[in-house]
Amino acid sequence: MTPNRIAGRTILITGATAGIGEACAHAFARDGARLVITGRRSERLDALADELTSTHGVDVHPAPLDVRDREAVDALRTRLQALDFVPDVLVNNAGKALGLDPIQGGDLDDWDEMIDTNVKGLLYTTRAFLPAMIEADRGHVVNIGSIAGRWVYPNGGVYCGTKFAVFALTEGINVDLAGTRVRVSSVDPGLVETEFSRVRFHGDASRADSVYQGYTPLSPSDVADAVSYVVNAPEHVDVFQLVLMPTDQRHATIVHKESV
Ligand code: NDP
Ligand code: 8X3
Repeated sequence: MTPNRIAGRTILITGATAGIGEACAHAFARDGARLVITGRRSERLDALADELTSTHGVDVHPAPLDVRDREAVDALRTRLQALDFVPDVLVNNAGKALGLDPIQGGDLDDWDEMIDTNVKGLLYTTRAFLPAMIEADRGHVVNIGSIAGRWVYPNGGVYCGTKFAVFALTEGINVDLAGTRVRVSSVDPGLVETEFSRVRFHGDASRADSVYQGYTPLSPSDVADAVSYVVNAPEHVDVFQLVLMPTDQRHATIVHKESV
């Protein structure tokens, strides 16, 4: 049986109110981690914290946070230090696509929000929580990238650009940590059925649902299993990049769909 190296670790997840981040929270709580769960929707955080604590008996600290707010990120770090709740694993998951438009017709507010969340938000949290890991000479930064960080698809240029940035930053953080025992990984999924497409299409549920019809997409728990695997690897092993796609998907735009 695989040993459980997750029990007792303190894991901060950005964007734990839905989708992949929420599934990671369930998986880590099941394995006995202490959790800091963050996101902007505080009522969801409170409900998730209650559920995880009552089901798994673990310590869960719900912390409303917008990763674009650098002062708030820093204030959270200070608060967690005072509570002796300093994360030794950071899962940079918060992220989104907004719109599916050619560059020449793109919405500048959508661009700003994607770049601020997916790139700058990831940098702010990493900058805030990495020094304590380096000092302890133990820790793990797991970035949720995407196959959109490897292949650009039509009308997705800006979202793909943010995920190419995550790909580069994972490498950049990793090389800067040479000589420490802090690990860096990216988990890069293909199509996962979450609130992602509803957010992308600004609440258009039928357009969002159509993204996942006619084939079996990944579920958030499929991705959480991959993240758990990466975090649970022995300390001398860094699973640096893990790409997972639905079996029905072979490339960003090659998805085998039954007609529906
Ligand atoms: P969801 O929309 O289901 O979840 C996104 C999470 O990010 C929510 O918890 C949301 O919380 C949080 N979030 C969004 N903006 C902010 C912000 N400014 N500050 C803090 N938290 C924020 O999407 P997914 O679970 O699918 O997405 C999670 C990650 O996975 C993203 O980085 C996405 O790019 C990536 N990904 C998704 C794939 C997919 O097909 N679904 C495939 C590959 C990668 P709240 O709104 O409460 O703030
Ligand atoms: C999310 C997957 O293919 O919609 O990163 O860009 S995709």
